[in-house]
Amino acid sequence: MLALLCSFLLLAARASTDMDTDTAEPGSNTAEQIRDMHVKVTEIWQALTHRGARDGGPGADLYTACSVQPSASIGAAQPRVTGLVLFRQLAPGAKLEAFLDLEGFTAEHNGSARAIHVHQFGDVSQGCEATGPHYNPLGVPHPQHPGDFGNFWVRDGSLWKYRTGLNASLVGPHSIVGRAVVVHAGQDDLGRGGDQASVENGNAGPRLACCVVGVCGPEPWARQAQKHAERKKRWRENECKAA
Ligand SMILES: [Cu+2]
Ligand SMILES: [Zn+2]
Repeated sequence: MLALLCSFLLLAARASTDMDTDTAEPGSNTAEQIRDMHVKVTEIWQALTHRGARDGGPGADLYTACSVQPSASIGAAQPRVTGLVLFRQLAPGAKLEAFLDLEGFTAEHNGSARAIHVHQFGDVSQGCEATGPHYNPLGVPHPQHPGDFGNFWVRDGSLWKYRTGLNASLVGPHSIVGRAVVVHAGQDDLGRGGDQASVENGNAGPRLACCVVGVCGPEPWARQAQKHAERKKRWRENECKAA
């Protein structure tokens, strides 16, 4: 299987080089070439590892779980955030869905936003600092990284959200499996801060908590979907009572 993949990669690389000599000046569109190569490699990867996915049959869904723990290096004044981040990808090439379920914030955090990103390394051994910079396989500015999930609002001391359309993958050469999800103390300026840090990390502040994205079965997702539906129903009922 590995030898076959290598052969495909070499063929894809040769095809890309041939195409480039016909259509572009050397080095004039490196980013585009990298993107083309990424698409080709992803297609080959998908063909080799998920042959059943096109039919939507068993094995097409991909799931991960990430058990969020407070960073070992946060200050005593910072909230100790714990919880769960789940991802689901219904087919290779599809956008990600996520459940985020975090607690440990205090009432004074209600109504404030927290940035959440995927960082490069799945290493939390020295606190969340060990996870490195944003995962950035294509060398693009923030907030175009695959794990730039933006801002999430704290309410009732917790942060819970179901999101769709996330621009990251659990399969292929740019998979986020084995990398880290980091919850920040501040808000993501989404690259509009006007300084270098803004286009690297959104000036999102200290790293409160983090976890490593690991492959799992469908059960955690099913449990979280039920919990989310019940919580949303309760929240709506409370809103109605308050109105
Ligand atoms: Cu981050
Ligand atoms: Zn980023």
